Amino acid sequence: MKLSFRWYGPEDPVTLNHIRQIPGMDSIVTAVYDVPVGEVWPRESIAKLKKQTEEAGLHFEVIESVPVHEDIKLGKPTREKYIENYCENIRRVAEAGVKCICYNFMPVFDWTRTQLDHELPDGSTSLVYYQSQVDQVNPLNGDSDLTLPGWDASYTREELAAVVAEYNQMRSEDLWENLRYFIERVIPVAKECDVYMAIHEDDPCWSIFGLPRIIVDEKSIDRFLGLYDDVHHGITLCTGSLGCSAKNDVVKMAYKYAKMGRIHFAHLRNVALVEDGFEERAHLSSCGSLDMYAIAKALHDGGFNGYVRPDHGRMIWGEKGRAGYGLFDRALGATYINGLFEAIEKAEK
Ligand code: DNO
Repeated sequence: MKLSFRWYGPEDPVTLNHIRQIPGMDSIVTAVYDVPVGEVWPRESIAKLKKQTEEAGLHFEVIESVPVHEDIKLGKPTREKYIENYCENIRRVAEAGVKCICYNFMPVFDWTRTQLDHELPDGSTSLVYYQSQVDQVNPLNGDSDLTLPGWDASYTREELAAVVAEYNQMRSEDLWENLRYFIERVIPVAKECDVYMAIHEDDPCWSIFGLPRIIVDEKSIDRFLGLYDDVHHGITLCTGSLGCSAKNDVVKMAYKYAKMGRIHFAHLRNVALVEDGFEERAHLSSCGSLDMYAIAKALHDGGFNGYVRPDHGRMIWGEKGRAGYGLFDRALGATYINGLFEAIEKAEK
């Protein structure tokens, strides 16, 4: 496995100099953030990220994310232009040495939580999702002041209501059809550029606000992988996204898809299932509902050799910053991941 760490670019309070000091760090996971979704990324911006990353002694090989424009997910005629732009972005990052692109196909809302600073008994804070709170929020209701963290701030409330209303006309099967259309156009380009496309599961892995969500479990991942028979068409195994449903056997999935050679990126984090939803916790197995050792072992036994990153961390030691993406707890997560993999590899010899 190649250890990596997400970096939000020069604006990120966590600097490359911090990240490079985490033992075993190999690659940076980043993106061009100042270009609207759907547009082509300037070559200069990509080159700048590469230069900064390499000057810090790290590899520039993983992009998270090249976001998919809503018109592609909605299957509008304008998708042609956005798919072309998407392919151009694959070519451009490949020219700069990128080997893996993480993306998702979630309508409108990426990851969704109800609170970003829930205090845990030890005084740290973390991201949580309580269904009862989500049920009180209606994004179609323009009068409602309730919003959820993580909502795309580039939408006004009216625009948000409009796009949600468009999705409400769609069935899951329509979204599958639009995904197939996208994959059939994008994967040949990825193949040509030798870039591994790694879809991120929907987080949480169920439908919210009546919006279809389709990459949620083993059955849907099987169907997804069946859309294109090529190793460049794969997944990001996000243990926290899949693990927030007790129905998902994450260990089984880790082994199965690693064995198929279709896991190109793994987001390793723990999550505690609680009565009303889930809480993000420290990475350690005993802190949550997932057996992180068993997941790492399954990846290893399946022959996984891709990128791994610690995922959301808690805020600890008084750190302030981007929720889920502080330095300290993610660095602890990284060293834990190192320990798991070292022990697993050495036990085998
Ligand atoms: C949350 C992340 C997601 C992920 C995208 C990939 O912290 O895991 O936002 O980057 O879903 O496209």
